[in-house]
Amino acid sequence: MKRVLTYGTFDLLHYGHIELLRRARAEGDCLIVALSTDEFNALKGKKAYHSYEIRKRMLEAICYVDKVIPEENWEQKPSDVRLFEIDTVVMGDDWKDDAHFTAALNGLCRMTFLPRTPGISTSDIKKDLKLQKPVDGVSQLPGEPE
Ligand code: C2G
Repeated sequence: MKRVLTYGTFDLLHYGHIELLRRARAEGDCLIVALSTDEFNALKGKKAYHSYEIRKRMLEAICYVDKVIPEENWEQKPSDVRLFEIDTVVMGDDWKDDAHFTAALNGLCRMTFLPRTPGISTSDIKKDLKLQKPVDGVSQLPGEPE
């Protein structure tokens, strides 16, 4: 059983994300997605349109995704790889020179950096839709506590 792990915010899910997940899943037998929490996004200087819970449910509906875990900080990657016995971490190639991956995971697992899908990004979508500020489209999901 070859286990693959990837990280990301996956906000306003688009075909660039789907293409990444499809190719990541093809690198093994199961794919775990470490999804950036809202708090970690704040550390990354990002504010997602959708809450963590909504982004998690959208990812869980994708056939390529087997499990979604929270990404809460930069430092958790080595322990994630050990805990889930990961063979390969897959990211878009915009991360290929980032020490949070290369230095942190060197020797622990394989790393694959895939070409990003051109012409699409969450920030471009926001710009094109002239979203002035992130609004959580659905304030809470049915069954979520008030
Ligand atoms: N991606 C892609 N093509 C695009 C847009 C994104 O291949 N057109 C990839 C990115 O390279 C990344 C993944 O899709 O591997 C998720 O992208 P984001 O949600 O933007 O994630 P990011 O903000 O890069 O967070 O610790 C790492 C971070 O959590 C990654």
